[in-house]
Amino acid sequence: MTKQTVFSGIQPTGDVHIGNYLGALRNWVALQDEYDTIYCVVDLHATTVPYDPKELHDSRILTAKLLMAVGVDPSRSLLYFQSQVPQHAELSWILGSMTPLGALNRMTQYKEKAEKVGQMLGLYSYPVLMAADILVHKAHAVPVGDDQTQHLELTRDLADRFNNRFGETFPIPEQITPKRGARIMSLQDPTAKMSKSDGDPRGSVLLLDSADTIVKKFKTAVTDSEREVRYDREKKAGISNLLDIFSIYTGRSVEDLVDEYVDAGYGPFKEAVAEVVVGGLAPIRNAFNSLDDEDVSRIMARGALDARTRAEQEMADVRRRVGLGA
Ligand code: ATP
Ligand code: LTN
Repeated sequence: MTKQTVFSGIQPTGDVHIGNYLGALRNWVALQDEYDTIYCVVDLHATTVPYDPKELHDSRILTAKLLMAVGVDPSRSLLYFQSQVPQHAELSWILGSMTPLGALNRMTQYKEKAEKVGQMLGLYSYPVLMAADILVHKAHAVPVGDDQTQHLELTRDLADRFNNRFGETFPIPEQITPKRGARIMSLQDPTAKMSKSDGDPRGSVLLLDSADTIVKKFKTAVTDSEREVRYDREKKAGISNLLDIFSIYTGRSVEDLVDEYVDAGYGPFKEAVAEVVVGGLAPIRNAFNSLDDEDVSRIMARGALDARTRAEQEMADVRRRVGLGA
C-alpha cells in the first residue's frame, strides 16, 4: 500500500523553542517511520510581518539546521524552503478566489498580529498560503500545535470547496496534535503560549539554550502564591505547564509526578524540571554542532528540486481542472 502523505511547516522567525518541539516537531520526527513526510521552512510566511532581510536569510539556515538536529532526516523526509517551490504561491492564488473574506476575518492569529503590525494583505491571506502549502502536496495529515486549528479548518473547507466545484482532487487533511504539549505556555505568562515573537526572552526555552540559561529560566518561571504542586490548568496555569513539560520529558504520568512533588516546594520542583529539560536538549545541541551550514544548504537545494517536481505534477492536474491547463 502506498503511504499517506504528511506535510507541515515552520516559520524561520527566530530561535526554535521547546513549545515548537513538544507541540509539533517531535511528531514530525515520529511520523517519518510510517508516512511519506514532507517538511518545509515556510519563509514566505515569515515575510508577512516586518523583518530584516539578513536576519531572515540567517534564520532560514538556522531553522533548517535545527530541524535536522531534532531528527528530521533528509534521507527519509522531503525538506525544503517554501520560496524555492513557486507552486505554493500559484495554488495560493487559485484558492484565494475561493476564500470568503468572512473566514479570514475570524482568524484570531490575524487579529493579534494585525494589531501589532497593521492590517496588511499578506498577513490577511496568510492562511490561504498555508492551505496551499498543504494541498499542493495532497497531504492527508498535518502535525501542528493547537494554535493552528483554525487555519487547518480553513484548509479543509477550501479542499472541500475545490473538490465540489472541480471534482475530487484533494484529500481532506487531518490535524495531528499531541495529547500533552499541544500548547506549551510562556514561562513568564502562563496564560499566553510560548512564542518565538514573545517580547520577553525569559518566557521561552530555546533548543540551543545553555544549561545555565535553562536553569535560570525555570527558576524565574511565574507560578502562583500557593505551595502545593498539583495540576489545575485554570487556577495553577504555571505549575500545570511545568508538570506537562516534566511529564513529556520523563515519560512519567502527571499523577505520578504530583505524588512525588506535591509537598516538595516550588524551588526544588522547578530545579527537577530544569534538569530533565537540560538532559533532553543535550543530544539536540550535540547534533546541531556537528552539522555544517554548507552541507545543510546543499541538502535544502536538493529538497527543493524534488519538491518542485512533485508539486508541479499536482499543479498540472489543478491547472487542467480549473481551465488553465496546457
Ligand atoms: P511566532 O511566534 O513567530 O508566530 P511560533 O513560535 O508560533 O512563531 P511557528 O513557526 O509559527 O512558531 O510554529 C511552528 C510549529 O510550532 C507549529 O506547528 C505551531 O503550532 C507549533 N507551536 C508554536 N508555539 C507552540 C506552543 N507554545 N506550544 C505548542 N506548539 C507550538
Ligand atoms: N501557520 C503555521 C506555519 C505554517 C504551516 C503551514 C504549518 C505555514 N504553512 C502548513 C503546517 C502546514 C504557524 O504559524 N505555525
